[in-house]
Amino acid sequence: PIKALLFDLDGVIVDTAIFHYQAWRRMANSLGFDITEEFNEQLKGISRTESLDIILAHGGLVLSDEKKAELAAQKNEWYLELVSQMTPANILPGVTDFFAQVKAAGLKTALGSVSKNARLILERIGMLDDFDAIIDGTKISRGKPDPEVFLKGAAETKAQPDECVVFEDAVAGIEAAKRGGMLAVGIGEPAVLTWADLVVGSLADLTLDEVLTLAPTHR
Ligand code: G16
Ligand code: MG
Repeated sequence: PIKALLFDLDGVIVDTAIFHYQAWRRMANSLGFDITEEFNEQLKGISRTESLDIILAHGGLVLSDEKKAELAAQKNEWYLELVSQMTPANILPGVTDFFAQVKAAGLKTALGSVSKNARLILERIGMLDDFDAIIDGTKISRGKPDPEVFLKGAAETKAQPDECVVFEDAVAGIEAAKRGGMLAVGIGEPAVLTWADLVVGSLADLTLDEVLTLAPTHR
């Protein structure tokens, strides 16, 4: 039986991807090049330092570790300026209603995000108390697609991997869930999230009953 539901943050609970994109773009522009929204897709669910490396390679730049640390800090400052304007109105469609169903059914919930700002964001949208466990970038040593973030969520909610369902919008996140031996619900496009056991446009398109009767389509 399903005991715990593990949620990604960015793109599942709240749309912070646009803020990450705006902050990274501002940084790229300051270095003399640009990034597109399409390019930004590959950064979803990828850690801050790895994202920076991908962007610098795209701009054809090789920089010292010191300079890179400076740029990562600057990007985060710009990102936090945008996050500071967030309110509960930024919660994605269907999330609040879905969580009401989950709580009523007595299931455990965990957050599984590689972001070091996850707690701050949950606080801004008023959802800090909605999770039984919060696994974020401060608690993991390996980012998605490594399953660490979700395996820790399972452990903290005292569920076995095959008793967990992961909700993810990123290819790297679906891969992390499947490598961890969990069921994965993709939020987005079926053509993109090919490894997911089910894909929906948003949590508004899904009932808890559908999730609880899910069978693995991939291993
Ligand atoms: C999120 C975003 C990524 C971001 C990462 C690190 O992951 O999807 O784009 O680079 O967090 O965030 P921060 O710079 O705040 O530590 P997730 O796992 O919530 O999708
Ligand atoms: Mg995400």
